[in-house]
Amino acid sequence: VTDGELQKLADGLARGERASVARALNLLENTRPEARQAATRLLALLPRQRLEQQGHLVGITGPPGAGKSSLASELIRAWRARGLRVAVLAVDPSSPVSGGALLGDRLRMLRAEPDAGVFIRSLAGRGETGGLNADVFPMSQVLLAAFDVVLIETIGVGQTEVDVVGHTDTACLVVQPSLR
Ligand SMILES: Nc1nc2c(ncn2[C@@H]2O[C@H](COP(=O)(O)OP(=O)(O)OP(=O)(O)O)[C@@H](O)[C@H]2O)c(=O)[nH]1
Ligand SMILES: [Mg+2]
Repeated sequence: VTDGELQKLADGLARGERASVARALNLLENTRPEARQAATRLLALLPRQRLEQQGHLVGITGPPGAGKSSLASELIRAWRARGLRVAVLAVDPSSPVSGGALLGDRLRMLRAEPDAGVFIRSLAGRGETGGLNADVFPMSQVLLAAFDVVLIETIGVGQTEVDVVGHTDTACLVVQPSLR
């Protein structure tokens, strides 16, 4: 990948183009050595101003079934009502489909038409610790370059997931009330 191609990708991200977002995320997931190197160069091209001052990175964690996706969909609705563009990273350590797919369904129920201002990406977990932190943070940086708010939903079962939320500007912990 040439520097010119990476700059075009970074420019596409800054314009919020979904195709550029998808290409950048695929590049980050590519484990080939030349792709890892290109990914590092791409991250260096992202505008610091957007990542550090304008964009807002929000993490939601908590035990399975606590209501994380329900809270996420309400937050997204409120942000969309203010005209903010939103990206979601749904990290599901157990199933490759449930987290992000369920959240996507819920959002589709809220709105009759697909919303170009919302981008959802599911990330399957890579085992206990393998690669989870390593992928989530760079991905959130790419999404911050393209969207106003980035939300990470992760199941808080262990230190790894808590670490992910530690990288956010705002962290939310969702817990159920005790059942009698
Ligand atoms: N009574 C009640 N039910 C809720 C509330 N929030 C969510 N639920 C219900 O709890 C169930 C699980 O909600 P989700 O939002 O999918 O929970 P989650 O934490 O995203 O679940 P996983 O992603 O599977 O870990 C759903 O049936 C929701 O309708 C709440 O505030 N009160
Ligand atoms: Mg969920």
